[in-house]
Amino acid sequence: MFAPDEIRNVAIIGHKGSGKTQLAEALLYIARATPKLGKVDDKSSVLDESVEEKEHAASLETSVAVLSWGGKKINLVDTPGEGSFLADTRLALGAVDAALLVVSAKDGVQPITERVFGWTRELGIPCLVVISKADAENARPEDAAVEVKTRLKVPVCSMEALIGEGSSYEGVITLRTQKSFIGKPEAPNQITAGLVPPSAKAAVDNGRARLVDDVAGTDDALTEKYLTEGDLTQAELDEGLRNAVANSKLYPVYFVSSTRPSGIAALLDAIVDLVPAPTAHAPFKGTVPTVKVGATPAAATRAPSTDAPAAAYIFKTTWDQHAGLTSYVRVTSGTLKPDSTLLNTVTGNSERIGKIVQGVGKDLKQLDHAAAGDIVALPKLKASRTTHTLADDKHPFVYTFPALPPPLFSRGVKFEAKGGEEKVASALYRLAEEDPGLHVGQDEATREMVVSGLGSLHLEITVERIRRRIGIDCRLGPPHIAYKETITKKVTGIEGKHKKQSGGHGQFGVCYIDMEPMPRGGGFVYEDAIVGGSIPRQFIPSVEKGIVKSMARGFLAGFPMIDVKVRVYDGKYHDVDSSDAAFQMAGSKAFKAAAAQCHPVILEPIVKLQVTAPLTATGDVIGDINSRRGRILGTDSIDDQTIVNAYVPLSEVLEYESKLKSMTQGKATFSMAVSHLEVCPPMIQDKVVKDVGFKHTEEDE
Ligand SMILES: Nc1nc2c(ncn2[C@@H]2O[C@H](COP(=O)(O)OP(=O)(O)O)[C@@H](O)[C@H]2O)c(=O)[nH]1
Ligand SMILES: [Mg+2]
Repeated sequence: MFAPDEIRNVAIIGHKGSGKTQLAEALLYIARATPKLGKVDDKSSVLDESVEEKEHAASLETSVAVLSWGGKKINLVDTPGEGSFLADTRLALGAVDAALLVVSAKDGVQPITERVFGWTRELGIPCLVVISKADAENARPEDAAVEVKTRLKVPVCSMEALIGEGSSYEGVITLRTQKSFIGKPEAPNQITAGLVPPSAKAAVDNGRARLVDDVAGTDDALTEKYLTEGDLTQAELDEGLRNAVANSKLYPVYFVSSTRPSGIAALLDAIVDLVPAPTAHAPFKGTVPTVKVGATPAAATRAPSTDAPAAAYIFKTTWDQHAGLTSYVRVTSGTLKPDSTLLNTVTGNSERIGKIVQGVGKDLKQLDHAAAGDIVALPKLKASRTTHTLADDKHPFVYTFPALPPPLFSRGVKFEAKGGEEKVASALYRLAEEDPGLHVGQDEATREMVVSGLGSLHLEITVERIRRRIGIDCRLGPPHIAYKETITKKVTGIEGKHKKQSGGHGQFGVCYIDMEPMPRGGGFVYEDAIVGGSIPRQFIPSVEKGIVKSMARGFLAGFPMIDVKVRVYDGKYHDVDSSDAAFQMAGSKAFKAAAAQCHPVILEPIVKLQVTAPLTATGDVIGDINSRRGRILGTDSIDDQTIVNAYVPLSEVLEYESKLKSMTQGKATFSMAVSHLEVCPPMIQDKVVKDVGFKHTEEDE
């Protein structure tokens, strides 16, 4: 058993194809957690094990595996790097203490590298940079490391000197610990730390001096010491580096080959040495659920300690025909015990914990407990889903998981099977519960089921999963663009009045609101500024409910309205005729009246597009992007290739693949990921509104 401070939790993140899963396989193999090196390419990976992953040769969901190294237990969380599946990646970042940011020595920094790296900054998660594929044809590991520094704009420090690169890559020499790790293809598992070869001694000493300089610069006391004595002791260097990494003041860079696999043992040493223990995690932020309806839950924190009451955050749920559902949790505090009961603090239901397991692929071992800081799997939970928190019922706590990017890609689900509606709908809703990146709804007009996610592949995989699970052949309809609406102007003093007298009981409720735009991503904020009971307390949430319902229905074209702040400050009520329903109606009417005056606009999804094309095609590629209302962010050239980065509206690149192919005779590649929302230009907005043919529903009267 490992004590909590002997655990290291790392997520492996990066662009798709950068070598994350292969790296995880190499880490497991070198640590002897697997008997042979799993290979992504021959589908022997223990991590990409689902049918869909084998078929698409890519990680489509998060997988977890455990190994031990240097007296520590390392929980590896391998994440997808494909734009469609980043919800998994984001939720995984909420469960770990550090990330390995994988950057391919062939491709350098790519769009998803930037995106997921941005998330580690936002969430305050330290990163070790791993330059993968140091052995590959055309690898340029040193350039890739420089790119990390310039493109991601972070202070990096070299931790290793390379011994060869590309086809002559043999291994690495560590600068801090001064050991050589050289892999021989014929005996790749026998990489032992060797001495620094005399021929490399001078270069390694120089490298170490640079590292000392980098580390000294992160801390005043160390700078002082370094300036007076000209060096740091090994202990000062180690401690200084550990602190600098933990506080994201330095990003150490490692080189690996995961297919050979060398450099891996040095990286395992680094994870053990530099990744903060879970006991050092800042207190988890969350809330305490309230029993009062409509009340805002109180903010709370939970120490990452075994002494605190039990709590665990579900960051991933998988489904398998034989095993059923498996929930992966980070134990945030306390201790989980098998055959016990916890409270699902999100649903309010109690949840039976059966077994607690941990392992690699299908090779799982039962644990007799799981302490704070560990990442374990809980098979067959009944009613708990990804993002939920399970906690001691006497000390409830809801962990605030990393907010998910909005699903901006929607398509209708079509099928022939007679009477399949209910089966398809319930299977879709189940999938959405397991995968919070997937949203399921129904088209108001056609009654067709609509699935929304982060990308087109996400939705294709969704219908594949449905076919596998319930045997109904589903297809996707043409894309719907997930437009949103928002407002651009503040208004004050808007009245929402609902009054109805039709014999017997009447309905009466009046509210007065101010409404203003929030910054993008600010969400919906409802401020209760009622004083003196002009609206009775129990009806203040009713007004909010009415507003939220109306926002979901949109104002201009029926798209959900986002990023709005409403302040309710006055109202009127009637002792007999006021009710929850009447105040909901008043809220809805106030919202509509306010929206009409707030200059509502439509927001469209914008994708970050990266195209790699032959130099000769640069002009065509850029011209075409411009004609699609694109904004070129920059171009780079490497050898005879150009890399073009641009922002382009999603609606303009739905058929990009075939266009690019014909423009470049198939010699170009591209990747895109939805990045953010922007206000539609007026002409486009008019067209969108006209195309959807939206009419206000008068649900009120
Ligand atoms: N030569 C070489 N190829 C690698 C290495 N790591 C990964 N690859 C290849 O890169 C491709 C993508 O690898 P994978 O691990 O699935 O990438 P992921 O999408 O980031 O998980 C596969 O064809 C791997 O065999 C490496 O260290 N050296
Ligand atoms: Mg992968």
